[in-house]
Amino acid sequence: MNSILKRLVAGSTGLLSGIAWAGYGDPATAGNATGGAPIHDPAGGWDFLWREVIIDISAIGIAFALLTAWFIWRYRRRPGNEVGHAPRLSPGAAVAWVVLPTFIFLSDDLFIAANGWQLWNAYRQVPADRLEVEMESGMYSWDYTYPNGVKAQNDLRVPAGKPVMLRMHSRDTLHSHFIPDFRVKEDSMPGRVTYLWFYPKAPGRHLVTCAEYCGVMHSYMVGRVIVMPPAEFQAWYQQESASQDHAKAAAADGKAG
Ligand SMILES: [Cu+2]
Repeated sequence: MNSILKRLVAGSTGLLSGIAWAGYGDPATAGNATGGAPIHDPAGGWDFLWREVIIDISAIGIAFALLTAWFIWRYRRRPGNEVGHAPRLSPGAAVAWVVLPTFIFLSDDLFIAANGWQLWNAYRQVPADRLEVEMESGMYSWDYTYPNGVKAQNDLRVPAGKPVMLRMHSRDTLHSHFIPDFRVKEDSMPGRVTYLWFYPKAPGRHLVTCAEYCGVMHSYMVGRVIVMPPAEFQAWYQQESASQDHAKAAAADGKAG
């Protein structure tokens, strides 16, 4: 019995670590369109993990429901009040009944945990080649400032094919910058800088919404990420920069005069 136990423990440990290691295989890797270092887009890893969890809990839930139904039928009350006879297990079978189910569930847990740890790293490692925008949240708007000083409210325009990082803080209370399509959500708060990044691959429009209750108008605190073809974005960026500078200069002139 000792040798059976030892073999089961050794086998399980080896397999468990093998499966956990396999979890480190990178489902989130996406090729970089610009040919630079590969970009580990967390959105892909998020979807992968979500599917895994849904498939696993469905399979486990269905298996247990069927097993329970079978037990209910198999051990139903029958006429004559018969008394059942519990089967006697050999020590080897008893150990196997403990170790095997533990092994199956733990390997699944470790597989999901390994993918989760890896996904967390992808969320925290911002690609070096990125557009960095400052975001100040306030009741009830998202206020963005681009590297060249261009300001935008609620509509965040970005070029397709370049990772975008938001450095965020809040001027009043807690908000949470949520872009469901890109699988990112991070709180913004007063007196502290938080960040998130996402990878907009193709032109399109994506909802931004506040995911932290912040006041009576919380549900109206929405915006958009507008992903533009790179050339179009550059044109908008230059033009916006010129017109905002012009407006500033005119305001200064007005004051001076
Ligand atoms: Cu809010």
